Amino acid sequence: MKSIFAIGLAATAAATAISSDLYANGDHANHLLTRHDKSETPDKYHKDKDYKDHFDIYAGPESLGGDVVKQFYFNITEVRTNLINGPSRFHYALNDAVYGGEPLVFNEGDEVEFVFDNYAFEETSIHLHGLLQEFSPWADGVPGVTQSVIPQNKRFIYRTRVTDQHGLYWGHSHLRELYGDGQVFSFYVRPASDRPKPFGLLTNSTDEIATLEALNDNPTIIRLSDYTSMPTEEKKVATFEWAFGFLCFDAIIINSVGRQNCPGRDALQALTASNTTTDKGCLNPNVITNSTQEFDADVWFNCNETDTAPPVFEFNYEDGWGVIHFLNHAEHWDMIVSIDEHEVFTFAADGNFHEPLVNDAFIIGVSNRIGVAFRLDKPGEYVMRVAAYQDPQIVSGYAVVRYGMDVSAPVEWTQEPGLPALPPSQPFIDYAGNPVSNATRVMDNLSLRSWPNELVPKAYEAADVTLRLDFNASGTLFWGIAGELYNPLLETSQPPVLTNPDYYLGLNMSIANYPAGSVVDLIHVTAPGNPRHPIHKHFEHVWVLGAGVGSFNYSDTAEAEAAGLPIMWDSPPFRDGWLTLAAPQDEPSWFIVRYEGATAAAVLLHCHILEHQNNGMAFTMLQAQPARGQLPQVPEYYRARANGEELYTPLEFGDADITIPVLIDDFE
Ligand SMILES: [Cu+2]
Repeated sequence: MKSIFAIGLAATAAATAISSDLYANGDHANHLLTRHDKSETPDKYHKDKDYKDHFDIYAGPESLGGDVVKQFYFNITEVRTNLINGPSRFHYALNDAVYGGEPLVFNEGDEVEFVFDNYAFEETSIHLHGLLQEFSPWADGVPGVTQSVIPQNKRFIYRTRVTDQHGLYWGHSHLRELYGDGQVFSFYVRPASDRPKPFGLLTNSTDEIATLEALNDNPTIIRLSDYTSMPTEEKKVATFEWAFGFLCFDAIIINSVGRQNCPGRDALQALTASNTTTDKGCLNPNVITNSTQEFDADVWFNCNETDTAPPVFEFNYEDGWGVIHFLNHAEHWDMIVSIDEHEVFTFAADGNFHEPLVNDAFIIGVSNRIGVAFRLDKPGEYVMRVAAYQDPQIVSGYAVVRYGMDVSAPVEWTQEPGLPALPPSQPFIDYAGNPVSNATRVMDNLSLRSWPNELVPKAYEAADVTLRLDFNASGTLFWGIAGELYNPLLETSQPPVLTNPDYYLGLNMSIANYPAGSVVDLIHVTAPGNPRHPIHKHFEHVWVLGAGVGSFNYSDTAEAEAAGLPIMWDSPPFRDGWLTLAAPQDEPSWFIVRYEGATAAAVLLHCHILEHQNNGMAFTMLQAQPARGQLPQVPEYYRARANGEELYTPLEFGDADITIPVLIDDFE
């Protein structure tokens, strides 16, 4: 690994130079100048047309040998709306829904096609987050790594077989920060009927176990996110002008519904024990930067309360249990979640079953999924609280859980200043996400045990390959892995790594190479004073072997264990994303994950905070040795499109579909 940018103070200049090239002179600036008027609804693009009939011009992707092929169609369009009833802003929609509507559901073992018709002005690329892609490593959707981008007015089809995994996953644009504008959808994979399920650990009753299995086949799915009225490209421009990260959102949204809450500066400053916290619950950027520089008041300071009723989730009292799978698709904030007066049993993490742990609240990092069961044992209405978790902003969102209510005797909701009217249930956590008392139990992601229990591959030994991928910040904007900043121009380079590996190995930038079939340990050391990061790895999921605060001076995991560091070999958490540990001001922290890199593939690892990922915090691992002929034979459908050859299916437009480019000044 060659270091192109030293991380540290010196890195800022180099990084800014490359970024300003990109943003001042490259495609990005052109987008800003030519973006069309988004005040129109997208209806004209795709209503009353049966697109399935139009697209047999070229064959779809080759079969992967599965039995059942299910197809899901998406129109990517642009809309103006605001999910918290704030000022209208630009969004992307998938089939008219911003951040996805109803989740798609199919079965473990199915072969699936996701068909994307890109009617949006910008190109995109869609990643199926958490899928193993064992049979289709070319369908991972990372621009510059597995494919080139999907152009405007073109169709692209992802075909994959979902075997050996189940639970909640999601799809999202992997280009720049586009998923933050709405290119998100969720899909739920029902576990195979013969797969062992952990519900016998929750109850001895065979009826209840059967109910839990049935509920888990058709669960309630709840998507969480932070929300801002500033679209990602404007956000990007603003942060480069500020030379400061975007650390202040307007709201938390739950299934794309939210409200800007304004509990008042006094209440917020009491929660933060700081007299500089802004009315939005944010750090005051002038205080942090010790400057009088102008920061946008509506982003950082002004709390503009909006009025939106909290979403209500109904459960069937007769079931005796409720089952919810949560997804956090935020741009930045990890979340803590609780349901008033109800302990929850966490039994799934990133799709995978874990031993149920009983707690009152749980933490869900950006990109992660957590599955919970809870008893329906006291009919009524209860507040679901979702708060940013130990992040630089104090902010909460609310929903309501309801079951077994006597509708003739409604309970009056009560309202505190700046907050929505809510049922008068007793909370476990406050507006800042802190436990209201010592009695509140909070699930620690590191205490999850994967289930069924088993030892990790090569337990008690060093891995075949150990990669040291350390994290370090350069200011609040740039973030590095292994001393390098991932170059954003790599996203639009073609052919991508998968079909042109020697070129990228020659560049030797933000890339590692090891043979497919290796057992790999990733060791992350986080520099003193650096924050927690929600790291995501594509393809195989990882076992979280250990984490701690302190220096780490060992060459591999076995050596660390011999020196006394706690390593878990038996049934550690099994995840596709992990929250590292924040490092105190005077000490680093360390984190170790292990995986079996079975599939020959080009694998991206990155922080899932959009700003971190797009400002350097990504790394490619070519999990195949070209010299050994380990690279997959990319089928024609993907190879041609990945290499930028014109084999995309053009979409058909009528006269009314012409869009007129306007200057950026013409829209808010
Ligand atoms: Cu990060």
